[in-house]
Amino acid sequence: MKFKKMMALVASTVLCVGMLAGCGSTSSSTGSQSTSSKSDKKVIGFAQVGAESGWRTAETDSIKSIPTLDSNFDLKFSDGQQKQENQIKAIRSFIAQKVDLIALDPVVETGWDTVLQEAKDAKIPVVIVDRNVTVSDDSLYKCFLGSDMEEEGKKAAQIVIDQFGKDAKLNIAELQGTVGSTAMVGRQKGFNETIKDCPNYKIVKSQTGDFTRAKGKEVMEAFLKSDGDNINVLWSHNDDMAVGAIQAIEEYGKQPGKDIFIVSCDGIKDMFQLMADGKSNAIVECNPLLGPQLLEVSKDILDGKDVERSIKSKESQFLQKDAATELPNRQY
Ligand code: GYE
Repeated sequence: MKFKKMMALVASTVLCVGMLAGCGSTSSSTGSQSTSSKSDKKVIGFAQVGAESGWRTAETDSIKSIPTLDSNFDLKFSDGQQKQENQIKAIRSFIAQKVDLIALDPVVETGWDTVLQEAKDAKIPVVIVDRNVTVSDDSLYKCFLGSDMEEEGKKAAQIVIDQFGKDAKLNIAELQGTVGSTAMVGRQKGFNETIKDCPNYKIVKSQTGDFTRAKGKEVMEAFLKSDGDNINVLWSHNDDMAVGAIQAIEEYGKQPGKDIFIVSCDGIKDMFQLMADGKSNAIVECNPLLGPQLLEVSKDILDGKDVERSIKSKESQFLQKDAATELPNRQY
């Protein structure tokens, strides 16, 4: 009898402690480190693409800084590892946790209707950040905040035209970004439309390097192996792939930036350094520092204010001659 009673006591104690621990972890799940109470805070759930590039890391850091910029906000972060299914799971988990607003940076444009409808049904506003979505019902998200990727592709092509002239004979190798992403689709479209009037510009090679250095190098090696002596221009949808490609070009025995004219998008420090070293020729900037703008638009939405449907980030472009002066100013 005595033994049974003791066991019952132990069991109920374990249960109590377990329940308390369970309660504790739930109540602290917003991860608040400041003094305001949980209920005062607005929670943003951010479904990020992944960590494939320097641009991406800079964007993550900028958006993660939101609670530092405004202590009334908390941020839940999810890294989708470049997979749409992970991002969909993250959004569902944000809905279950009843966040106040969801920010989605979608890896690809299509396939979001169902999960965004679920967010809408739960009355959670959604802001699309950086890359865009194509959905059948525009009311599934409040607004888009990011760059004009088509414009970036146009700028890259114009830099090539300014350098060589419309009538030059050029063989262009293209490193595409993640297939089906706004950054890839828009940049390709803008570039191709702009070179339409140049009768002797030919895209001789075009393949995805998925926005990473490793794949950029790998694909460039294959380009060089099959057509190395004919390529005059490398058009890379982002800097990281171009960094990898520059290595491949050097290993092949050519001089990047001289034998092959290189233009890429983003504006990361490493690419400015390579440009200052004469190994690349031009950068079309794409601004990843979206945290402050996301905070402002989130506040407006949560205050019930009307927001613009499409909010542009500010950006510029740089040639090799600007690189050394600009390098110390780069924040990413
Ligand atoms: O150019 C690339 C990143 O979506 C604009 O994604 C972004 C792109 C950026 O991986 O480096």
